Amino acid sequence: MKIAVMGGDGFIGWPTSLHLSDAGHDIHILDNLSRRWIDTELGVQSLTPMDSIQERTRIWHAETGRRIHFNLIDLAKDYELLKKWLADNRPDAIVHFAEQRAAPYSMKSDRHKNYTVNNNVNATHNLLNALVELQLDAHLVHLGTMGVYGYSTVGAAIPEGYLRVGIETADGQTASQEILYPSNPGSIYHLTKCLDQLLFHFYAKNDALRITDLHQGIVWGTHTEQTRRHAQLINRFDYDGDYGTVLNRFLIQAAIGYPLTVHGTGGQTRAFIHIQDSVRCIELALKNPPARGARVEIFNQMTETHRVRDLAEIVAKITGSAIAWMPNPRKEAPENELIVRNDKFRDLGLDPTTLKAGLMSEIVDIARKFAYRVDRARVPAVSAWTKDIAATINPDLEGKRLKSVS
Ligand code: USQ
Repeated sequence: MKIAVMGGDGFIGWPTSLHLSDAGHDIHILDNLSRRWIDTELGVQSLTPMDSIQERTRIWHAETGRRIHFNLIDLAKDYELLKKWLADNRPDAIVHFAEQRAAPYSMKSDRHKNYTVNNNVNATHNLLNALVELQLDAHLVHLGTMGVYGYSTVGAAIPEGYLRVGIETADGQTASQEILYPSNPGSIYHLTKCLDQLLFHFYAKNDALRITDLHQGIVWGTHTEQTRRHAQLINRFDYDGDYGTVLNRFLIQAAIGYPLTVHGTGGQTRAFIHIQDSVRCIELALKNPPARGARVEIFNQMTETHRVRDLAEIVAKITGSAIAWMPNPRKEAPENELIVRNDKFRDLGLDPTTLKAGLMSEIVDIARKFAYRVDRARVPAVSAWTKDIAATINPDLEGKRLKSVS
């Protein structure tokens, strides 16, 4: 297949591009390199040293003989350029990662809220709009988030996208319907993924676009089979308070002798998936498109759930790290249960890579190798969800913000 990977320079976009290229597909990356600009804005860098996208694709070609093409296009701003590229290239499928993906970054300030909404919603809408205009029947696979469901404890498993409900009719009967699971975003970033869902719903209904939305959990790990093949194919690996995600942060913190930063009681239960499974799921989704005219296909892309404090305790046990109980900069339920259905990917053959001490130790080893690149001052999460919360947290982790260490 000819596949366009929108956002193919990012944390999941890059290993996905390599995985699909390795599987024999013709890969074209479209990216505005915004993630690299955001590193510059924040004054942080990936723990792992990353080459330019052009250099990465050159190494991939030298290693495998396969070409990955790169196009510098901003989906949210360059509508005409995007349309022209799609018209000239007419891909069979499109994987859409081209969105700002960090919840803390989206909550930093009013400017970051505007940026995240403008970028994410316009990128998705421009893409859908162009597909209709060009009558291009490419299967669109979008990377969504488990966060669209919210994290309230309901005592029932979260289904894959749709919920069967009974609605009382005027004549007292109960009509049965399947509706999109009620959205309950926990950040501006998550809100944009909820808005995406409505855009997809409309375009599948009105224009019969073939769309798959992947509700992904928190990704952990950094390497995939392909990124291991050459030092310069290495994936990015974020540790900072905005872009680092919880388990990867704990593993890096363990590597640099920094206490594991648990927010609040650590009673937050979340869904997780290893990056190797993430790229496999995308391939499975590409192989199983919905029919033209069908509703949006939704998969829950996760393999297990864990409580944050349990993860901290597992990492502390393996590495001997201390745990720091931090004031929570987010507005979120302090404790929640989470049960999630993921039968669809399992039925398609996904064999989950679950949390194993060996795999976690390998990640700690990678982090130790590049520990010299860490700026410890950028480890604490200082982006607060409300002004009231901002007033109560102190960004100086090394000093007063560390409430207690156990
Ligand atoms: N947390 C800590 N300590 C830390 C960092 C995070 O206790 O040092 C807690 C947070 O308060 C939160 C949980 O861990 O309760 C998860 O935070 P996270 O930063 O790992 O994940 P999140 O902000 O939810 O976002 C990440 C990705 C996002 C993706 C989402 C999937 O950045 O792109 O959509 O995971 S999900 O969480 O299922 O919505």
